[in-house]
Amino acid sequence: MADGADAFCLREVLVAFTACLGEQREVRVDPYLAGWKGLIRFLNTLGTVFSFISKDAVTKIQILENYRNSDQREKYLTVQSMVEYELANGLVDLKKRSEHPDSGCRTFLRLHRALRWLQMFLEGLRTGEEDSKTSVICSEAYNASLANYHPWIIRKAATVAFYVLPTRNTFLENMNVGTADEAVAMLGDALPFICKVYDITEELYAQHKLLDLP
Ligand code: 1Q0
Repeated sequence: MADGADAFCLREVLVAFTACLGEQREVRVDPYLAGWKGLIRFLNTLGTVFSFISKDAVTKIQILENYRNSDQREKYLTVQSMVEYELANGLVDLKKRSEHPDSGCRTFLRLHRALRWLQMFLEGLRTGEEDSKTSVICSEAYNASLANYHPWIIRKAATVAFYVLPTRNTFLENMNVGTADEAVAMLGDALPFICKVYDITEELYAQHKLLDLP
């Protein structure tokens, strides 16, 4: 369970995603990872049924943090510099996972796809009716995004896990930012930033034909 300094706070997560955007449309890696780490803290409070999801996300965050702590840390400051560096030095497996199975580019792409889910999920929560089912909002967002990249067994496990999610208002009240209405207002302020981060990354990956990295 999260408590004390470890407790989830929606504000912190949203601030982190807002801080990703640089003046030159660059996407900064550190706040991006900080945003995901905050979300995973929250995910861990929802029950062990979500462990398989948080484990995978933590592994991916760790891979990217290792690059940020390596001698090449400057190359991984932004998504743009990472793509440029890894492509220029042949550090990305483009066709089949082989020599560089954990490149920054393919690892980041997995989180980027999950960001699309997050964007749709938060938008669904924001605009949903008071008593709407979080599980339905979550599966709809998942089916329209991440599910397209997952094999049947993972889609099945994810769908089963979604059933335990509490109702929309309980969910929003657990965000530690006040009432459900206040949480909705905060989501409204932050979502445009999340969308922007997503769009810039999508455009960059499309330009370099990296959207299908194995
Ligand atoms: C609130 C409910 C959260 C539900 C999370 C939905 C996402 C489901 C994703 C299922 C992932 C299953 C684990 C394994 C997947 C990998 O095969 C896959 C591909 O990687 P690879 O190396 O095999 O090519 N990995 C991924 O697709 C990455 C998945 C990352 C998912 C990160 C989800 C983190 C969720 C955080 C909870 C957010 C709570 C929202 C709070 C809202 C506040 C109003």
